[in-house]
Amino acid sequence: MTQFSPHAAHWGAFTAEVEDGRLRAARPFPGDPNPPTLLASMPDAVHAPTRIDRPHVRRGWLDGDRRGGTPRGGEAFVPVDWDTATRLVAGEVARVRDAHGPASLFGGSYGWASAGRFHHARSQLHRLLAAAGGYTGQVTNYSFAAGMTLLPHVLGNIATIAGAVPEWRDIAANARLMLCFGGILLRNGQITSGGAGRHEMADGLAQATRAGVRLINISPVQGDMPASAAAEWLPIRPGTDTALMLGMAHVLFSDGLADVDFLRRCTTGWERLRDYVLTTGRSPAWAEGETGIPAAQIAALARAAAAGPTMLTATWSLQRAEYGEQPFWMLTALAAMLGQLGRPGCGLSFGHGSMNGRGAARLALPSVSLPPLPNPVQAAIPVARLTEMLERPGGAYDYNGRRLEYPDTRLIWWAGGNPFHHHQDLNRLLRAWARVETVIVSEPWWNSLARHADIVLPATTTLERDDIGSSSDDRFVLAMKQALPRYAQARDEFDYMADIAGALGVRQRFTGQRDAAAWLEAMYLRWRDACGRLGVAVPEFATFWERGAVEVPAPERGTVPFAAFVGDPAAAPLNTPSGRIELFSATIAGFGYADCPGHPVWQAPREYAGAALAARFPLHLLTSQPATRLHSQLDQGRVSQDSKIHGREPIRLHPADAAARGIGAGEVVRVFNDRGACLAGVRIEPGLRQGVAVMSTGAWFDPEHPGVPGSLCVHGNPNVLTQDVGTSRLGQGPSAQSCLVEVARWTGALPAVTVHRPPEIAP
Ligand SMILES: Nc1nc2c(c(=O)[nH]1)N[C@H]1C(S)=C(S)[C@@H](COP(=O)(O)OP(=O)(O)OC[C@H]3O[C@@H](n4cnc5c(=O)[nH]c(N)nc54)[C@H](O)[C@@H]3O)O[C@H]1N2
Ligand SMILES: Nc1nc2c(c(=O)[nH]1)N[C@H]1C(S)=C(S)[C@@H](COP(=O)(O)OP(=O)(O)OC[C@H]3O[C@@H](n4cnc5c(=O)[nH]c(N)nc54)[C@H](O)[C@@H]3O)O[C@H]1N2
Ligand SMILES: [Mo]
Repeated sequence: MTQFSPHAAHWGAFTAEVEDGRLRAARPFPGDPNPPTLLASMPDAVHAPTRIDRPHVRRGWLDGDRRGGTPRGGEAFVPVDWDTATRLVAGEVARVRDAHGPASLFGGSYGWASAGRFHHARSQLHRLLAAAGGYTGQVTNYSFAAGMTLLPHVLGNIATIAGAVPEWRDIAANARLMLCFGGILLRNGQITSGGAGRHEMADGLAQATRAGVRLINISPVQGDMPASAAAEWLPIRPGTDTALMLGMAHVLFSDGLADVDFLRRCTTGWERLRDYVLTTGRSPAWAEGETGIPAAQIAALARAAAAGPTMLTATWSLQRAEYGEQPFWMLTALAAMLGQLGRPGCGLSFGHGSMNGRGAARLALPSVSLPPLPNPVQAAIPVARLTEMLERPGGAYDYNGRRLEYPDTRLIWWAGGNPFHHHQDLNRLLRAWARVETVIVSEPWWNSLARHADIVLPATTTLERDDIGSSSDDRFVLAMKQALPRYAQARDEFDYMADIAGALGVRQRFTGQRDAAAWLEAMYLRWRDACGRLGVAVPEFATFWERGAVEVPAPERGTVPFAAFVGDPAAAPLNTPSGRIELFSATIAGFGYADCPGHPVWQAPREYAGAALAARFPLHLLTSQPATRLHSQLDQGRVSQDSKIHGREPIRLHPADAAARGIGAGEVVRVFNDRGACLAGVRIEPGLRQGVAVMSTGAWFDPEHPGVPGSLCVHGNPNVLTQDVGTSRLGQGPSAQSCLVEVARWTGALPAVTVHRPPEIAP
């Protein structure tokens, strides 16, 4: 018998077609103009051989091995029953909490998990650990940590990243020029955190194209804009966007094109930035040397932008790099110099090309969410300082004006994220990972994280439970109805965590005395009330569940960010110390950080084409989001698997770079630097800047010798190569895009990729 259930994932809403307890297909959501290609991978993932069928414990850990034991990752796992797992986990949590204090429990657990907002693994884990006495958490995110720390100082909030931004329809109607730093990535537009009923990036971009907006793709990769956008391509050297923007600012100031009236009314500190640009010679000729873009072209770009109306946008990747605060600050400064903030379809955004829903028409409504429990411990690290935290217990570090101390981590519990996917310099992480006593991992799959755990708790996938999908970037709230029976002994996070909470004596506090069904209704009602207060009527819960989705209407007119402020800066000030856009921030200057001074500056990264290290590692490797997956999720699926070359993750090389090394398309190469090495399959791509190589993130980490730091990743996870340093002391974000490598043809026998089969299970 075939059944159809409405459901959702981060890549979008769909209908689950199920026959005899197996997912046959994920069918596109009716009304989605651009359904995601990733849907095709869902049956393979849900029924993958790597599903975890019951709780497991690493053999050495069961034998008493804690700190100083074998690095994790290389040992067999022993299956145990849920009663044993519950007792072991509760026992460890209580032991570490009582012996070392709750801050020694690391429960930051960063990651995307799945779309459902109730069975959201990380949110459930946070509730459990908060109920049990507290934990060390994580602040900011891998996506835009530098931007989200910087922009509140400069603009008073992060609305330019995550709030209302100029809408595509207004851009189409008003802008004549749109500069897209990092392009507009339709592949990234497949994703909305929490799920989406409509994928709108392609239509938005098409609207602008049809309206004749002149689109410029400023990126090392021509394909960062689809051919249909007919964009001009400025092949910039990675990591040098700030230099390009400074060169443009030089032209605006020296040619009298900067909107001084706007700068006086709406900004503070602009003269200091102007003096820096002019007296330190940040001219187009100088910028040409850094960016590789001819000075005349930089000057022409500045003049075209001043002629306007102009929209500026940059992808989030620009700030996942050393000094990643600078391009975001400087683009804000450039927007201020152009003086077009506050006009419809003009001004500034970050991420029009990074995620679905940015620039789509929508009301500013909250999303459905699970209320957190307050964490009794005031401890959290910036997400990307994970390895350093493990390396330096009690060590001091700087972050956004504060001097903080790393906790003494004894226990890690991760649910709904994968640091062996997302973190940089995985060999360094692997060494640091050996320093903790116990690692607990909740996962549906035997992925690279589960393999590096001591206690593995098998989670259900969303298709095995009821939930609600929702995002503030989408107009739909989506019923996610259970479509499959629970796999083997896998359990919902809420259920097994309630038992663990029970063993810790805090069941009621964790569950809030509700079961899952009551929670879904309560979460929906909370959202419905919030909508009601904003004058938006949405149906009862029963009607929503019955229909499978609620659509909130699109507003008739787009919001115009900064309009009120620009109209009267005194009456509608920004939430900054001066009430204005801070092109010089006394607050930031007061922190005294050489790596992030009081106004935007050019600082040469340690790793980019202009660095000394480029003599040994001449290729700049970009590690972009995958078109074929969401991060490491769905790597088992056919869309991802079909893209591999001899089973390896592709690396894209410029024809001249490949030829210079005697490398041909379809061959396997070793990609390496001083931090590590991986294999990859070669694709030749003329539309790259020469000297730039590109790999997507997310191929499951598959070390040739599991548990041995430094061994070759035979599959192609580029995070064995990337650099683990903070963007600066201000944001402490990840610097994944600042990475130099060399490649060489692989001539040996090809080691098998084994990570998509379960690890060794002890009898
Ligand atoms: N080099 C490099 N590295 C990067 C980036 C980059 O640009 N370059 N980008 C960074 C960015 S922006 C991000 S956001 C991160 C993403 O990093 P992550 O969010 O950690 O990546 P995911 O693969 O989405 O991990 C989610 C995990 O949750 C699991 N999961 C799914 N559903 C459930 C569930 O119901 N229960 C449980 N327990 N688990 C579940 C999945 O199997 C998966 O292992 O990566 C970062 N890493
Ligand atoms: N299909 C798919 N979509 C996704 C995701 C996914 O895993 N899969 N992940 C989602 C998540 S969590 C996030 S945070 C967003 C991330 O969104 P982004 O940060 O925008 O995504 P990236 O793909 O890392 O980078 C976009 C482009 O920036 C270019 N780029 C890199 N470095 C530079 C530089 O120095 N200068 C310039 N000018 N360009 C540069 C690269 O060529 C790359 O193609 O994507 C989201 N969308
Ligand atoms: Mo992200």
